[in-house]
Amino acid sequence: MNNKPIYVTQPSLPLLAEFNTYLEKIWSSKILTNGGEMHQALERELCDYLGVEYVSLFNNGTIALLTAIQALGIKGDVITTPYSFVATAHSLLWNGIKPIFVDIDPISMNMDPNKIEEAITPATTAIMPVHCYGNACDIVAIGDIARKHSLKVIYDAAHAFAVKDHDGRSLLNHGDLSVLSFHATKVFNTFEGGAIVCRTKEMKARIDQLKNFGFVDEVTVAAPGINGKMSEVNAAFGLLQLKTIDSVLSKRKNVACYYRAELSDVKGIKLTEQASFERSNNSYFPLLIMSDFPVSRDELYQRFKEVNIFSRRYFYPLISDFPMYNHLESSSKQNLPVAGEIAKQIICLPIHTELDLEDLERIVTVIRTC
Ligand code: T4K
Repeated sequence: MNNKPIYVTQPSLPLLAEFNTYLEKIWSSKILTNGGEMHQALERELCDYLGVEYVSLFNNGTIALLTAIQALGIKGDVITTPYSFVATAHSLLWNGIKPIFVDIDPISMNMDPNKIEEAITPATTAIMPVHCYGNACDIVAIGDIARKHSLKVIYDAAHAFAVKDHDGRSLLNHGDLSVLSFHATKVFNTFEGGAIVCRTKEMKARIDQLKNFGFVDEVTVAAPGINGKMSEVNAAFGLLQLKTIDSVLSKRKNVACYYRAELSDVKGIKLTEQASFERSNNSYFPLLIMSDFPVSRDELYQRFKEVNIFSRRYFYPLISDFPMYNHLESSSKQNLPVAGEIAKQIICLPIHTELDLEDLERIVTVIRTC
């Protein structure tokens, strides 16, 4: 077997020559940013592809999260999950908001809706759940709680590109806003990038102002906005990526099917539930390493590394364990027993379109020979 490095993810890149034709257009127009032709085209094409009403492009997912919070005027306390990439909670802290962590469901690894109501305080104004690994949150239960308590909902949908809900419609249509990441490590990437999905023209106008310093027109600034604009080069790359996204998603599904077939009978390994697997975009392939597996999760991670396979422990440590969060009451281990346990068991296997059968066999062999 060869020893070439295998990474947890690799971007699927188009032919450079194809990208050049887009670059030539940008060179000749000399419009590099500020909502040019490529930017407008990508917003339109994403609406069609995703089945959503309005998309506002951003330069990354984190700035999109920051802006989504501003767009809804969220303040005070916001209920969120400790089991995510740190950007989820950082976007709250940067807006002067206190995150209130609630525990996750052991099956979906998403925020447990049964724990939300008890975490609501008089200062709570919103819920920020994450569709972790592209697996849908319990959108119905979260929607009911939000309505009952008049809370806004921003879904961090960084992992959920092209994921459908139980009715076959875009998952991104749930909540007040959904925020995507188009980072290089994502299923759909624009090098760096992100987007907010919303449902009204007025909200899109507000978001578009906020991401452009608050400008309404040349002489009017309506809000203290930020510079969150996506450049024409990034948007052009997105247009190209969209041409092959279906084949990317189907290749990723094949990888996930291979792992499921090879690993479902391995003692001590727990895969995600079949139902969430079927609706997933396979942006990640998470495994839980249980106590009856022959080695610990960290030992497995090391054994992979020794043979040049770079798995990742997304999401360990929990966000609530980082120094800027661990003093919060809701960060206590007693409040987050499920998230704490899963963070110790989780490992994400490599999943991307560049993996061939030999790579997959190398990965599975490490697990099977423990
Ligand atoms: N919310 C959630 C739930 C998120 O997961 C994220 C981002 C955000 C919000 C914020 O969105 P952005 O502002 O990032 O748009 C990565 C990504 O940097 C981050 O975008 C992502 N989540 C997070 C889960 O993972 P790292 O530190 O694991 O990335 P890195 O550089 O170690 O890359 C992992 C592997 O990917 C490398 O071993 C090789 C490969 N890779 C990476 C890059 C950057 C490539 O092949 N090419 C590349 O250009 O954070």
